[in-house]
Amino acid sequence: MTFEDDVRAVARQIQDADAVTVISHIDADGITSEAIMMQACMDAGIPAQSVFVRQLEPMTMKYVPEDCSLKVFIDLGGAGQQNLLEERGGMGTEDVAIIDHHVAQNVETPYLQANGHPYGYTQLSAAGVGYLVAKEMNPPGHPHLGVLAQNAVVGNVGDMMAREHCGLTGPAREIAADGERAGTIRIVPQELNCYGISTRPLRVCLTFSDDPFIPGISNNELKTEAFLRKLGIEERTSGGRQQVWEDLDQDEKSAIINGLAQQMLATGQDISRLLAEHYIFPNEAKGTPLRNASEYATMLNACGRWAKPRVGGSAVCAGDRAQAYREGEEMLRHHKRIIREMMEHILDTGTTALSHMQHIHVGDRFPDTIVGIGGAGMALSKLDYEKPIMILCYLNDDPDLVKVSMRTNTRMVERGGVDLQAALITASEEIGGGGGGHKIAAGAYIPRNAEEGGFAERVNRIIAKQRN
Ligand SMILES: [Mn+2]
Repeated sequence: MTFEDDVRAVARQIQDADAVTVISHIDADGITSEAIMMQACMDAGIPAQSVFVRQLEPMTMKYVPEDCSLKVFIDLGGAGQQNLLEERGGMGTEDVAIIDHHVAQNVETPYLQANGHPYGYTQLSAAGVGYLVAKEMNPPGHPHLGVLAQNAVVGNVGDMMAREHCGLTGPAREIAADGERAGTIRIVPQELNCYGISTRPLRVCLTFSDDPFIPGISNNELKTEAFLRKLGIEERTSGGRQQVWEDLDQDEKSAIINGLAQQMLATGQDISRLLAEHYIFPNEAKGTPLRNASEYATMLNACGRWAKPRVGGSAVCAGDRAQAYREGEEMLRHHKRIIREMMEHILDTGTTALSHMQHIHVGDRFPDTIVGIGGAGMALSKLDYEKPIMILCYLNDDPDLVKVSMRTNTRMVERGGVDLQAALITASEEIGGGGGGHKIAAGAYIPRNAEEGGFAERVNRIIAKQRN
């Protein structure tokens, strides 16, 4: 079997179904996955409904309807998923299809599964696999394929598939090329590697960049202001609006990139991550968060975290630019406001510094869906960047657990040898919790009694060893 065979087999199974239920995850990858699969089913004339869950666990299985529709689980891999399906009655191989990108589990029931991971396609998210299934279900030249490619690129970028290589690679890159041919995506190579090119004021966009870490720019608003002034780059347009990266002409962009490169080289930094490929959506309005893949993903994550994944999935991704889009924008504004409040709270309260990291417990002051890696990253950009930050918080629906989010920056990963994923997995498993993520950003859930039991110190000891 090849990956293509698996994709084809899942597509056929969906096409043969009388009805489909798509069960998906509430992050940007899951939300775009849902949109892709719902559109594919609609185009194929198959009645379909969808369900969003935070993760597949015993508690959430009750949202999966007990009817005879084909259950398509997408982006829900990870701990216990397939065992849960086996435990639930009426879930034989003919009732279930799995579209995923997490490491597959060994289970007794040989569920039909499309997943690039076992074939070495590790940089292809669930939305990417979903797109390939949708493409297989519909004839070439299908009019919706361009929009589905756009959704798939948002899902891939949202799941950090473009991070490691400063751009998408392999099948995910081919999907972006499909979108470019269809006119829904403009691939911009060799662009500044920063977040917020369509909506963030220039100074903010540069100051918050920590991948790569740019001495004298990252974490440093005053120096960034001076840097832009020296290059003669206005922070406002002639109309008085705050200028964003996308507003700049090529000369201005080159001047900034050259200036940043010089600044990095002068301090012996590696400039290999200074440029990255960006994915612009030319059919979306300029200056909106839908204009590029990474900001689009943030909006969908905001919808998901504030319990409105449907606003993102079946509405915004499906092309609603009226009421649902305004609701999505409101979610995003709200999301950013709470993250800003959390950041201010962290800065006001201060973190507890250990030898190799810092930590703070925010209790139940902010919803656990918001206290995540993103907020930790923003807080770290205002703190001692050499010490990875750990934010702990309580969960509103599980009094026995504490959520842990950690973030560092590329400099500490590359030069310092820090690996937060490894640290959190080891430390949380020792005390009956579980964690995962990446070297630069990771999360875990731990038993509530363990936080007082020196969990932060435990992680600190592991990071100290990594740094030696
Ligand atoms: Mn995913």
